[in-house]
Amino acid sequence: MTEVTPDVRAAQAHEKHFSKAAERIFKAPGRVNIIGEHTDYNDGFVLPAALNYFTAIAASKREDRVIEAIALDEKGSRVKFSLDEPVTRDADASWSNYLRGVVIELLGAGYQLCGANIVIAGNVPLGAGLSSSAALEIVSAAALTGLSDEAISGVQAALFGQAAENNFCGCSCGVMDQLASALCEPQKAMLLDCRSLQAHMVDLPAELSLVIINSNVKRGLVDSEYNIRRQQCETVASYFGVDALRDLSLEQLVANKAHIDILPYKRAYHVITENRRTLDAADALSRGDITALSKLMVESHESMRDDFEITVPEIDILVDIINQTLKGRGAARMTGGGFGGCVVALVPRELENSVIQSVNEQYFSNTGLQPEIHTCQAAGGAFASLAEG
Ligand code: GAF
Repeated sequence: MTEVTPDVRAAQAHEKHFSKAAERIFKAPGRVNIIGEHTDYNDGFVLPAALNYFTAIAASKREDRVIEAIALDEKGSRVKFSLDEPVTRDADASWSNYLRGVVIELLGAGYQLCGANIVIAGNVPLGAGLSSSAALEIVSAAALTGLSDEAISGVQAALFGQAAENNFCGCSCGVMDQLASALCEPQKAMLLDCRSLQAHMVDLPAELSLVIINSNVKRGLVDSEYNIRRQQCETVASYFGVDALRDLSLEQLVANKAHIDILPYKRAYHVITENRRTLDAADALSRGDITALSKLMVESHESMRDDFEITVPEIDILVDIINQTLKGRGAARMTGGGFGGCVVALVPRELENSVIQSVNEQYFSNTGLQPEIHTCQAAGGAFASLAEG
């Protein structure tokens, strides 16, 4: 049986719950980061791709100034709030805080929003580090402005999504996930300079398959550990009197090791070396040099494990299983914020089955957890070719 896609599910539910057809459908994808982890909020470089998993909104205008929204994948949870009253956090329907946060940012920036009936559905795995929340923020920004005939660019939508997350949802995230969800292009990775927000698309070689494996480790304390990492990075930047770790060389850092606490030192070491690896990886990808790319991905994982300390034993096991199977002809590393979630692997198509077999044979027996394997395509962002409606 073919899966009913989220946009179709959302449109059908809109008709059912609001007794009229949706006027517009909007979509925004999740993302996977190929390399460049925890570099975005240090003004550095990242290399994500958007996924062929997305969140959809089916929407229609209302006569009043109310937003009424239903989340099909949250057991049909329904919220209603006015655009003319202060928008407050909802502890019971916490999914709606991403929508509410975006509403606050748009109103604060002077966008004239109309009331809307909204149905949300998606197939981005939730809580797996594949940016289901960024997808919701971006599709919300697209839907709220689109329905109100207000113009917005992908970069603006991404900045509003990030601001919603920072100011309203309590995570001091960078801008990678939102920009990836907004701007990525099909079959490409996006080398993003998180300071200038300049994006450069890099072709993903056709002979490599993009495989994502969910470790199914429950992610705990993610936001608090994330915010601590960010503070540690900022401590080192301010010790050197620079705006961000982007401005610091490895030589400067190493020369001052004796004066910096060990944890902030290790965090900065990861960020500075990861920026270099990300630029080198984009270069290797564009030259089709899979050996060089694989080495960089392996080093990136080791750096996250040993210096940034955001991996967990199950994820390390998963990465080892894949890298031992690939033997440098492709590679895997943890992707996203850390403390569980997913591993991304770039795998030559002829080795795809061997990788899947190794993971199925060895991951459960070593960890007691069932892996979830997704063979993905790099898709277009909400403001690239994916947008419709
Ligand atoms: C999370 C954040 F939301 C991103 O901004 C980024 O920092 C990432 O973790 C780590 O690279 O996805």
